[in-house]
This record gives sequence, C-alpha cells and structure tokens, in this order.
Amino acid sequence: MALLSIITAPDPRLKIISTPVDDVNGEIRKLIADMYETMYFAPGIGLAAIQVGVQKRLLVLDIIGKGDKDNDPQPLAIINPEITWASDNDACYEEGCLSVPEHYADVVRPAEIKLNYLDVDGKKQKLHADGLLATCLQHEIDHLDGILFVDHISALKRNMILRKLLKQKKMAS
Ligand code: GNR
Ligand code: NI
Repeated sequence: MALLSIITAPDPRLKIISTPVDDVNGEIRKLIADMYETMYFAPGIGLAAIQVGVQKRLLVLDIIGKGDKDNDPQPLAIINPEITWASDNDACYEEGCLSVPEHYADVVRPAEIKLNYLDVDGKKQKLHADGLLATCLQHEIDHLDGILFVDHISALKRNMILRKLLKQKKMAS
C-alpha cells in the first residue's frame, strides 16, 4: 500500500471530468487500496480518484471512519456511479473537502439518492442512501465531474476561500 498525495484547490486538475473505468482489474484494486489508506490517514470520510490525480470515475468512502472507537470501519468502493433517482426534499450539511483544506460551508443537496455502480469485484450494485452517506456520495460524484463543494456556495464566499488557498500556496512555494 502507499499514501497518495492529495491535490488542493485552486488546481485545474480538480476541474477535469473523469472517464469511466472499463475494466475492474488488479491495477484498479491497487488504486482503491491506496485510496483507502490515504483517506483514513488524512483523515476524511471520502476520497475521489481525481483528488489523487487519477482521472477515473471511482471513489472510496467510510462515513464511520477508523477514528471512531465504538464502530467498525465500513469501507465502500464505488466505481462508475450513476444517480438514478434523487428525492425532492433537500438536506443541508456543513461540508469540508480534503482538496479545500480547513474551510467549511453549508451545502444543500437532495436528502436521498438511488445509485447504480460497480463494486471492487466489478459486480453491478444498487444503493439507496440517505443522511450523511447521501451527502458524501453526491460530494464525491461531483468530484468526478470536476465540481467542488465551493461551487455550490455564493461566488463571494467561494472566491474568498480560493484566494486564501492560492495565497497559502504562493507562501509555501
Ligand atoms: O472528509 C470529508 N468530510 C465531508 C464532510 C461533509 C461532506 C462531505 C465530506 S467529504 C470529505 C472528504 C473529501 O474531500 N472527499 O472528496
Ligand atoms: Ni472532497
């Protein structure tokens, strides 16, 4: 296994639209294992391949997480997700993103979604998600389409956050 480095905004690579995985092979399973390690280490509750520079439609998540002593980890790998249904009612969560470090904002999204995807064995699966899982899945699927949570908030707040991150990058370089 290997820790992968996470791309942070602003970076044009985070805006790329990822392409479907055509074969769930050993290379993909190695990437998934490395993404789990990277997500738990960060720590985060989800990670999309594009965040580690791989432009493929795949993500991992664990909304329980390794840090929770009372619950076992529930790692989930989702390949080529397709949202087939979204509820009319919305939910609002304060979101964060490993690619937008140390900034948080309320984001409104459909409260429930249904999803088709391939699992780590390449098998077709369906999922009906609500709560934090539904929010996290939509956040990750947005990444596959080059969208960040800050794209859902006001331009004023978004530009404030992106300007701060850019300034930090310039200071560090
Ligand atoms: O760790 C994460 N927490 C989080 C909190 C609320 C809504 C979405 C997320 S996902 C984020 C990890 C990440 O950046 N995934 O792309
Ligand atoms: Ni994110």
